Amino acid sequence: MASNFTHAIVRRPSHSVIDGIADFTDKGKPIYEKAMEQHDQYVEALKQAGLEVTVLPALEDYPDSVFVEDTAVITPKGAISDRPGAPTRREEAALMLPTLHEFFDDDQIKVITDPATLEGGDVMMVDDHYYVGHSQRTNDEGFRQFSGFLAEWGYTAEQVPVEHILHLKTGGTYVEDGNLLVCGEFKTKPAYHRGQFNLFEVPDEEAYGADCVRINDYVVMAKGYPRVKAQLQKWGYKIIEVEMTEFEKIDGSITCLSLRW
Ligand code: CIR
Repeated sequence: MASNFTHAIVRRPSHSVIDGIADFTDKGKPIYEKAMEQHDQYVEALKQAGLEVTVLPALEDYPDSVFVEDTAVITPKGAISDRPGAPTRREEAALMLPTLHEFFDDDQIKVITDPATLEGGDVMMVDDHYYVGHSQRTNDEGFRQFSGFLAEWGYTAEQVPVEHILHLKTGGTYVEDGNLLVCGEFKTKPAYHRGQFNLFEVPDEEAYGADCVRINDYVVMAKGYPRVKAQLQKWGYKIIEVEMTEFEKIDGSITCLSLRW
């Protein structure tokens, strides 16, 4: 099962995190010290959920580099190195590659190239099928290259239009066992093969809490979303809550802060 993870990669926030892209949020700039504390909490949560965590050093030239999820997609058969759509983030993928090579053989690593763009936040894995957001950050060519690599590994993929939010997973996440959280535009659009899922429609005021991550017996989620938490508990998961206020200010959420496998 895809939630049986053993490893994670994270990157420490840089001082420049205060200048991270905030296209969808208007809550002021992150406070660096607080972002560091929250990042510490996040790393502890991953460890508590059973992961060995590789912590990479901060990259001062890249304010958004703490959001490593956008640099690669890790599948059970190998890693796909992304090409972020945000021009200021493009180099982050190349800077992640040496670390991917520490864990994966050369033939287990594929690289998305120009003119494709694809960010990991737009990729939601449901067993052997991948939903890929068509967003401001991920284009048609990104989907074409990505789905081609997946096909070599025996996986299927389909595109999902993302209109009013940053990434596909900003609008909900799959927590395994058929359980899918959806919010915002995905409540009304026929984006997913709905009959296949137990859907929970996250109330608008808790939309930020819809991006969470299943790791082994746990779901790691942002603190302060009681209805999402209650639903996850109802589904039988143990919960670990992490304060995310500083990353929320720059459109980042729980899944964005790590690569997991
Ligand atoms: C950005 O706009 O790229 C960052 N400020 C936030 C990235 C969040 N990443 C994610 O959802 N996977």
